[in-house]
Amino acid sequence: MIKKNKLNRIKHLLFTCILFVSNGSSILGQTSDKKYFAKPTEKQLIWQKMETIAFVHFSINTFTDMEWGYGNESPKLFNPTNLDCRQWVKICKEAGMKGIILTAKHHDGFCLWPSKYTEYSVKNSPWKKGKGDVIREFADACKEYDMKMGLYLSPWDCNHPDYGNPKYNEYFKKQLKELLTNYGEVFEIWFDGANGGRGFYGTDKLHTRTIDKDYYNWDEFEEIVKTLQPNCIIHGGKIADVRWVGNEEGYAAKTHWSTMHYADSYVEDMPVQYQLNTGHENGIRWFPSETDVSIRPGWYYHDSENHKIKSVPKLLDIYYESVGRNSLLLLNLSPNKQGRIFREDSLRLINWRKQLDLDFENNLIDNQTNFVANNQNQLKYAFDGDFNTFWKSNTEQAQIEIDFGKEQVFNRLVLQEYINEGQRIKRFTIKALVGNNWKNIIKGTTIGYKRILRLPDIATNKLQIHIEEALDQPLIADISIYNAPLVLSSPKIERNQKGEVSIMSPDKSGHVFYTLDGSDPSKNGLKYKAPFICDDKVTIKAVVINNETQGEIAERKFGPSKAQWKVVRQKGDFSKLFDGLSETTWIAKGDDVKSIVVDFGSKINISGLTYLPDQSRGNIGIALDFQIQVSRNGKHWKTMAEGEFSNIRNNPILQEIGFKRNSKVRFIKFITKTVADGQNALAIAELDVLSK
Ligand code: FUL
Repeated sequence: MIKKNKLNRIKHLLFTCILFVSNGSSILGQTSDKKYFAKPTEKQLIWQKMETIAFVHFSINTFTDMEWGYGNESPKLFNPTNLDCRQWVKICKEAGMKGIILTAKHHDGFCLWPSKYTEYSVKNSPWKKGKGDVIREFADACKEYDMKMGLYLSPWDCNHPDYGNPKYNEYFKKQLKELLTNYGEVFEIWFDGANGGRGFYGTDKLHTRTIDKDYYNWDEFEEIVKTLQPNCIIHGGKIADVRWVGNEEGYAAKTHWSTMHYADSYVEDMPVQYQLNTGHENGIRWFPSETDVSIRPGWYYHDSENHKIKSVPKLLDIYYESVGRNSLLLLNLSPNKQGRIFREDSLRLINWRKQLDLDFENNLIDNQTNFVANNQNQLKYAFDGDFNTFWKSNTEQAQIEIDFGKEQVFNRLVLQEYINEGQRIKRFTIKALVGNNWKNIIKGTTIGYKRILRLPDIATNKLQIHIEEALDQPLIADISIYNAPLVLSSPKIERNQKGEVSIMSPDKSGHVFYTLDGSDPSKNGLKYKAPFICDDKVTIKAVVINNETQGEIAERKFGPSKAQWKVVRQKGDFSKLFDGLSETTWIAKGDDVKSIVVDFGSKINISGLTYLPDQSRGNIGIALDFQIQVSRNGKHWKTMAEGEFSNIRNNPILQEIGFKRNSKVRFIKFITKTVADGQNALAIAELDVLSK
């Protein structure tokens, strides 16, 4: 059942009829669509072609080691010792990013520019004696490097006393005008969807302010953006030009439509995040997706995450599962307290781009290649490397055969639809001639602006693309084929409850080498053959080496042995809680949802607790808040920490809860009051302790 759909369709049809009358012909004069299609606007097209852009999260959270501030953090804390926006932009430029979006104001309300309308900004910080303006420096740096500038302005504001009252909208509009007037061209404005959580809101008490769904004056915000920055793309809110991809892990679904029905008319009984991840086939609105993900587990810089920066192979996966699935990638960087991007993050980012350049260095389609299709007319436009020209099939099903004229080995196939006239293809199969037989290589669904198929090495003279189903005659803008070099993944290090360590590599070729003393592994060190026991506090590093090629080093730190750990309760199998595997999840029900007591078997020295929420796609039972108590005897308890997990719903990463001081205890209690979406189940992939 689709709400409002019929009415919207009629409205839209009327709208397109008007458009059609006033704007009859299209590029190359070829298309005379008998069917209705949602189509991108000029600015959506320009945006889509940017493909990879960067996010920068930098604010007061950088200095408080938080992900979501409460709005009462002193502006005096904001004091970068060596801020250099040019360094950010230069790194992004080298990494092939086409634009950068900076958090001008995050949920805590702190402004990176000296806004006239609040005291909660850089003007009351010690940085540059209150005379600085980060947005100005960022805008200048973007101009210098010819980089497009975007800004993030959080509607949710935990500092503002009026937040929750209609008056706040006026404040927000004034800030929006300041940002869109004073700093030059803005290519994208990001209105984050999070809102209404705990904050101080100008009082001396932490409390919740809920807002109803019509709280923000979206139409007026849109008017401001359209008037001041007509080319600016809007992310978020009711007036958005582009949609969130539905997760913060960095992937779009394999079936991925750039169209959706109206933003507030999702299909009932289907998770909204899933719908955002796939889009709606034949949706009446062009609403392409943006995949936002951070290079680190969190969005802001934390010293404790310096060894958790995503590896190049992981970043490549993210690229192939976002840009390669018809989405746009928005990859986040987190400058540190100095105001600089940490060296390791920038190396990963630049090496990621170098690898992508290698993957797509040589198009195997050249002057020697021949093509045959169900319609030969203008077929060359599908292979000319130009997105603006296209081949049109004369039927809804289409076949294209590519004859290299000699044997070629390939493992990447890039397909692009000419989306100016809508997204049409629904189902396709790729076949290759192996020996004398045509072999199915892969079956797929949508293509859209870009679909990149990552395949095992295939040696063939000829291949065929069969488009089996489409909403109308397919329009192909470009096809290219590559043989990308091998990239070794980093191995996965795991330790089970018995203390057995296994180090797995997805690459069959090559060997794994490791160390147990924190040093970098090499060919001359320990070679991994089979699982081994290492039941103590340890740092393990491992790498895959294949002849002269070496992958990236993986690192894992383990705390004290968990061999004797138990959950204090009568029945049930809780081994999944301590098995060291992020893929397995223990689901607590009944009383355990609220409070879990772990018995370590003997007293151990701990400095905190770590909680890994369920990691499955569509994760369930996520704790939103916590209280941690410890005990020596299981009778007398002491509270060591309490609070809420920031942004855990959208980004369910490992949560580390540090205590103010170390404690030698035998029992620990993890208490939660609220589970996301009001679920009556708490799902935990792993519980562990911190030990300094
Ligand atoms: C989320 C926010 O709550 C995070 O802090 C971050 O800014 C991310 C990009 O969007 O919804």
